[in-house]
Amino acid sequence: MNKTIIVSNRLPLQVKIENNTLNIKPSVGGLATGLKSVHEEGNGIWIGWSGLTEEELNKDLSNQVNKEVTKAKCATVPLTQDDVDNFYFGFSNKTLWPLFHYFMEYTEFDNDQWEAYKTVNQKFADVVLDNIEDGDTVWVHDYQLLLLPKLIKDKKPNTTIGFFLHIPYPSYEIFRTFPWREELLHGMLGADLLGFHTYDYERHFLSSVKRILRLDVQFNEISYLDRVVKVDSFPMGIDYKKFHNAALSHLNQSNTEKSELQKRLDDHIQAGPDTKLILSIDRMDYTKGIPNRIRAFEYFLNKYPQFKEKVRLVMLAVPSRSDVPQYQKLKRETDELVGRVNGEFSTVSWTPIWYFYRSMPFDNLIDLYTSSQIALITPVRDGMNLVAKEYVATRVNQDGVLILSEMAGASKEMNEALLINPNNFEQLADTLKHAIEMPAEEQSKRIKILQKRLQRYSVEKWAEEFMKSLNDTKKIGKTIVAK
Ligand code: ADQ
Repeated sequence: MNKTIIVSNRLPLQVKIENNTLNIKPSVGGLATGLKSVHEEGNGIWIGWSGLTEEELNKDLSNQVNKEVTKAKCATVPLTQDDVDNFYFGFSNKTLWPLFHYFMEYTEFDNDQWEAYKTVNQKFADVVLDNIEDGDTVWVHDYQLLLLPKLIKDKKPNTTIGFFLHIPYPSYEIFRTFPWREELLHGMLGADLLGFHTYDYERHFLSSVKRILRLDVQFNEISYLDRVVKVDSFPMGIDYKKFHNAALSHLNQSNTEKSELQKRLDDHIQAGPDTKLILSIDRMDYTKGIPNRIRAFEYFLNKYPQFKEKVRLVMLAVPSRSDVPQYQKLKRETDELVGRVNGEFSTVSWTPIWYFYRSMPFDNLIDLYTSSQIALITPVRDGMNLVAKEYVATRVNQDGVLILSEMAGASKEMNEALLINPNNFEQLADTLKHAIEMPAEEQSKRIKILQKRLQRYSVEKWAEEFMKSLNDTKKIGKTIVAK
């Protein structure tokens, strides 16, 4: 029986060595949830890196990892520290990530790192080829593996290959600056179906294919060699029930069950009739617009001083890629800005910004989501942004206001949010005031429509639609060959 192979940079497992013993847990991220049914079906297998380098694993540990990983229907791609430095921290995060998010000034074009990127994509291909049989389907994920579809297709032309990009695809004018642009596009075109979060990313990709490779594009289909490659948008959803149900059970918590964080959040909310919490949650990444948000909040407090001592920005930033210099710079800048705003406005009984730089357990995330009357999500570029969707899913009383950057893919499906340009502080300050003063009926009207849409297009549905479309490409492929 044919199977589906999922490939992503990391496995859906957290693998750690503690006191020379192995600790493996399933990860709880949205992607793992969405792909669960695809992964569990038949002999499905998930291929990726375990998170431990070859140097960290002695023979004994390595055998143990393989045994445990096989039990979880996974297979690991062995990566050395050099691979991780040059392929992951290097080319993936110093070239592709900034370029695809329009950060040209952060983008490095380094030939050695490009070579490492090719080498590691080949390592992934080797593991896929070891596990593949004729007629299998492969679903490849994200910007770390853009060359993989072709590497598989060249060796196994009868494989049906899907690719999904989780980050934006930039406009042609940005992509054309990339030195290895033809090779990268050919790598992607090894797939039979290419999926993006939004129609705009899809359009940008088709434009690059037309103008760089001069291929014939009809609507959303590309004639490529003896095949047709289909391109489409699949906006990723969330595990709606998980967030909604967690928020529901949260409402019924007794005082003794409440976390310390929840108690402090309650203190703020109960301090007065018009006190509000404004929430932001992101990985500490320069694409997420964290400094902009703090500056805009400062501007807001100056423009509308009546809200001093009433509103508080609760900002959770999760450490990320802290080995990359731009991320270290961002951390310093954020620390300084938070210090400046708190220093300028704090009173004995009020601190305008509560800033957490850490990862938090799921229950605390729910504390934050359910306690905040406003979510302020201001990325300067974001493929989708799931936090915006999670916030809406937790609003079980249909109250709350989402302020969302129009630069996030999620804004395309969330018109009922208050959409803003994250570089326009004037607009941001006025929108914050609007959100704080929004009547309950209007909040409810907006949240209800958003919830209905999110409920319908969950992450499971997203995976199902992609797989359905991928299976349909098999039929299209056959028609072309028959012509
Ligand atoms: P990310 O850039 O990581 O994802 P996002 O979509 O916001 O951004 O997802 C973050 C996820 O991490 C959310 O599900 C959130 O709940 C979780 N999270 C945040 N803080 C946490 C914490 N402290 N502890 C535990 N979990 C936390 C990339 C792209 C996005 C795209 C996604 C999915 O950059 O644009 O939406 O992939 O395709």
